[in-house]
Amino acid sequence: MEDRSGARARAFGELSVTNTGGRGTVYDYGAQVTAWTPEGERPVVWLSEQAVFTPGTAIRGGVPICFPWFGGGPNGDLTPAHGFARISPWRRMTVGEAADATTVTHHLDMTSAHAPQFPHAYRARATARFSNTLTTSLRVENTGDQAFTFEAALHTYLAVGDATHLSIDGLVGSEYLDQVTGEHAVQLGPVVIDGEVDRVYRSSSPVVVIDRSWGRRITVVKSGSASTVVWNPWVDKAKRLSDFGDDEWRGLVCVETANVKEDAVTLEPGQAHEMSAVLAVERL
Ligand code: TA6
Repeated sequence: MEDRSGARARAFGELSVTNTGGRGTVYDYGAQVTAWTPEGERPVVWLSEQAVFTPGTAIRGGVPICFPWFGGGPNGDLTPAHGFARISPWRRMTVGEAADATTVTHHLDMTSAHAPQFPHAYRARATARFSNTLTTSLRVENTGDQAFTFEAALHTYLAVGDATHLSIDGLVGSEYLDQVTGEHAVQLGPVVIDGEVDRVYRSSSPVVVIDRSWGRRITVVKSGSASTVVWNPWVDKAKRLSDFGDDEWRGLVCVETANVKEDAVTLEPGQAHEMSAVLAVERL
């Protein structure tokens, strides 16, 4: 008799890796990283204790891959939210093992996942490199004969000691869309979490989360990404989300490596685009 976790591991394609740099987990479902813990550190990637593993539902936490649109898409009218990639079965292609690092690649294309709202020939490759740093990347190629435009995000949930006792550097002076109020603004100082924060910044810069509770800083160094999304649901939204424990909002902040809204990417036939995020941790 297989236990529930065993059935889940098999059904969703769970791969857990360990090396001298640290350990992590990635699922074929959504090609989603759900855990990363560098050696000698607390977990850095957060996963909800209420996360559900149900086909068609996104896993709450880790690094969901939002593609080929973000949220409801440019006009806010597309479903599923954040596109179909994170709720699709990706094909695991390679697992590269080294003493201090494990690199896993997954593949998705229009034969395995598509939607009427995105009737284009594409090939997507997701890469996760687990070591004492975590690198996630998404490469999208236009394999058709028509140009297309897409949005994408590596929707990274970072584990923190207390979201109300942290600050986020690297976004000062960046314009952002406040998705809570619908207003546009410019970031004047470090970002702090003092209510629901849901902001889409136009920024390619590295971001540093200074977690005073756990005495550490998490750096997010991006490439190929012109948007950075910062999100914490705060109290009320966490309560409204069934796969989010009511008190879990304090333990995470999302810092998402993205190309969304005005920074959506257009690919001509044969062109490809890659974005990546390197996470690292150091003690304060
Ligand atoms: O990245 C921020 C955001 O777009 C928020 O608006 C919130 O909806 C979050 O993503 C989570 O979205 P999900 O569909 O995973 O519940």
